Amino acid sequence: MAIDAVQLAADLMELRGLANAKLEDEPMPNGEDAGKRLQADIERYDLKSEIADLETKGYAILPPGKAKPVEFFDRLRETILRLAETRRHGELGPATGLGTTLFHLLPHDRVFEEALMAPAPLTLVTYLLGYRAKLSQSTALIKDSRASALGIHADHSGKLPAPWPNIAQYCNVTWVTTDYTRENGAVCVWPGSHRFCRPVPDDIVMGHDREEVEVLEMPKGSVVVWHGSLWHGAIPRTAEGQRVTLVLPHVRDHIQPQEIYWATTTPEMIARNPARFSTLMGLHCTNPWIQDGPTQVGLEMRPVTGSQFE
Ligand SMILES: O=C(O)CCC(=O)C(=O)O
Repeated sequence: MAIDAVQLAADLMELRGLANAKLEDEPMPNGEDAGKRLQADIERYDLKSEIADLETKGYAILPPGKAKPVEFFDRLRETILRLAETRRHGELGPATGLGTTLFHLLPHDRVFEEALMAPAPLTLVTYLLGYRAKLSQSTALIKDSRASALGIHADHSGKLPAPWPNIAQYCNVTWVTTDYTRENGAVCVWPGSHRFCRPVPDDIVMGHDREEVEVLEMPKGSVVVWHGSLWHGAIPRTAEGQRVTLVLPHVRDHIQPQEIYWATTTPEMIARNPARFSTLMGLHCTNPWIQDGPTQVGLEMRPVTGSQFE
């Protein structure tokens, strides 16, 4: 049975209308204004050292309390574990090194909306991808003592042909809801590798013990943000219990997100959130369209002034 494209276009037009109306009170910044607003937010949320880390190391860690209070991470973990009992798990199993995967969590509980809209990590996303960034995934990873190592990779791999541009096209926001230690199978990174602008060579993929690779040990309540070109992976988990992580990757405006967020966005979700939420859902992006064509607001919103923070 074919999808009813006429109905799909009508539904999408309705959501875009609601999303565009939000912009009347909260316009999206353009050009130099985008840079100035971002600078103000970097100061407001005290993020200068994290920005320096993103530039030099390719990743930054928000310590407990900076993204959200630690209790919020307990709520996040408990919600993920509750959903894991009833929701269909992704086909990628523990043998991949990702653990048990739960995809497209955003519409299933408002706690994920709250994480997405948390100002400090969102400001780091804006620094890397601009104000038109879209959410690409809302995925939980649950790892137990069977979780093997996750090969070292860059998130741009398989999405962008190399060589990659210096400016990030994709970034990862990882919410750490259980302590990251070696035994718990923490994420590991190759600091500075985002500047190589190329995928991880085959002989390095399982090189977790190389001296260039750093294991990111950090307490529950931390959030890690990294550039899409950063070489990273995870070491195997040996401890009992579970490592529970929420991964919220984002893409720049011109990239197709991995998950289709406008298809699961409701008018209520648009109404209860700032205009930026609709942008993250892809509803302010000119593309894609069906027979309805692009909206006038969509055309006016296209990034045209040349600022990387638009
Ligand atoms: O949390 C992990 O184990 C690694 C996740 C990862 O590499 C990714 O999301 O790209």
